[in-house]
Amino acid sequence: MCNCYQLIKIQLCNFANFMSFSWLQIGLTEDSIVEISDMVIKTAKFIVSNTDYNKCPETKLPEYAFIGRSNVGKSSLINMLTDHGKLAKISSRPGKTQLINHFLINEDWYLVDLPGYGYAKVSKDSRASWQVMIKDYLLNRNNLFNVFVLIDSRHEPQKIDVEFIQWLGENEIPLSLIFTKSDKLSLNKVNSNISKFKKVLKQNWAELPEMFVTSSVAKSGKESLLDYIDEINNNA
Ligand SMILES: Nc1nc2c(ncn2[C@@H]2O[C@H](COP(=O)(O)OP(=O)(O)OP(=O)(O)O)[C@@H](O)[C@H]2O)c(=O)[nH]1
Ligand SMILES: [Mg+2]
Repeated sequence: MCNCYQLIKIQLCNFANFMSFSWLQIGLTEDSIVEISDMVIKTAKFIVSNTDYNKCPETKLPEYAFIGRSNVGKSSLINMLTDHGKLAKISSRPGKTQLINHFLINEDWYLVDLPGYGYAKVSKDSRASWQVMIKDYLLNRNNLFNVFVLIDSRHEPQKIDVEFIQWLGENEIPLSLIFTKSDKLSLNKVNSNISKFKKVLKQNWAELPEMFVTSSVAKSGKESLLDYIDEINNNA
């Protein structure tokens, strides 16, 4: 059973305090969701794009990376969180983000937009170089406090997502899940797909990662995500 994520999480942060804030848990009704965040994003700046983790900014600031299938909404979510329509580049065609992109938030922490996986129309060579670039980054970036794995809430559990989450766990990389595009289906259907996802993860995980539901179109889930990051930053 894989419980390394929880160990790291507990060591890094006092999550007992955090749990009282973590109200956007799966299973709430729309009426019960009231979003109020302590974190205000005052500045969000693009810093640099890289293919090599060695060339990423030298820093001790906390860093949070967004990863997931191509087109799942990583770049859109970064723009929604920062309230900045054009910070990260978005496209309706999969494979838009190709590099490791660093954005400095409030001069205090980084958001990192990563290229997606699972895009069918990619050559073997491109897939192999993605693997090297991303795995090197994830395994070696010392200030990486958390990886947010984005999952399209419209779909039932996909093998590629489950395997990637498993790989993160096996490599003791702290992770959380974000179910995206929730505006595209009913809350009941979102909850049903998340339940199925949890069931699959429970086959290998003693305790499940933190989970969030977002929509970059409806701008929902922003406050709970920012509070989560704020809490980790404050406990670092
Ligand atoms: N309805 C809806 N559409 C979304 C949402 N988030 C993203 N999209 C759309 O999904 C498409 C892909 O969005 P991106 O943010 O570029 O996705 P990505 O994961 O960064 O994609 P790659 O960089 O190609 O890996 C775009 O057409 C977005 O407008 C959402 O919450 N709701
Ligand atoms: Mg992108």
